[in-house]
Amino acid sequence: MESHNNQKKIAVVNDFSGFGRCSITVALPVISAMKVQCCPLPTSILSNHTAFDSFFFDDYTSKMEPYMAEWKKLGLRFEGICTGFLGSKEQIALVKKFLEEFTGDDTMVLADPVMGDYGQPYATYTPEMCNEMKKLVEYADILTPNLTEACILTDTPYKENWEMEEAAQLAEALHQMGADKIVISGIPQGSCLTNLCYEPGQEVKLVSTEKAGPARHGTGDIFSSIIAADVVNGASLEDAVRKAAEFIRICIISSIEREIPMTDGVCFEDHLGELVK
Ligand code: PXL
Repeated sequence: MESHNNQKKIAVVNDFSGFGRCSITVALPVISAMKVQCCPLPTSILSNHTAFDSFFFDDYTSKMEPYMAEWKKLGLRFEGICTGFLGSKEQIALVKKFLEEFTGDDTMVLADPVMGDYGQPYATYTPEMCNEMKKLVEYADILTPNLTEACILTDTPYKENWEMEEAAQLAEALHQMGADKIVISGIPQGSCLTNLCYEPGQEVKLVSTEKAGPARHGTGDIFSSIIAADVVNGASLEDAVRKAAEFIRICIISSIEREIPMTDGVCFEDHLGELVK
């Protein structure tokens, strides 16, 4: 029988940045390449992301409720919901409403608490917003903070060097706050970057890849999109994290070869075919 729900779908609650390859503009191609239908709910519209010196920013908060209401009328159900960059404190309450209305028994919620990097919050993230983000943690089946975000969420002072045992404690604290599984991404370990995968009742798993070059914008969004689509397609968390980390590594190598500016994200377009296999 014909239905809007005959193909797996992931709703992506994130911003639309026209330049800089992040959020919706990477989630759409990546999730689609992995054969899952991607349905974006924009949180804000930007000319380019906030790490550029100047950007146009249009908060979409007031438009989100009528937008969600139409999806409700269509009877859309999602196998996955991903949340990312949020534009205002009020918006976080709307995202909670979205999660409450659209999360069914079989919906995997991946919350990427996009708030900052290198120990610093992003330009539009006020301390109040960072505090509100803590409330989204409890909705997460999978939470994917980097070290900066894990520290902000757990009120832990940020530092450069982390023992794996300490990172595991951050993950445990985030689990206590209500997230089920946690991936702390991009932990520097010598020449490698390690992703720590925490699943309740299991030993922590470490997925390490050789560091290909300095971190680039938008890679966190590629990371969470691949994990979401792979898990919705039935992969284990550890396998999904490995696929995401390896994909980003090859994208960084290409971006260095092509001399892509650090702000511009990675030239993932060269490698999308790898995800289709
Ligand atoms: O990739 C994270 C991200 C997403 N969206 C916007 C951003 C950033 C990081 O700077 O500015 C608008």
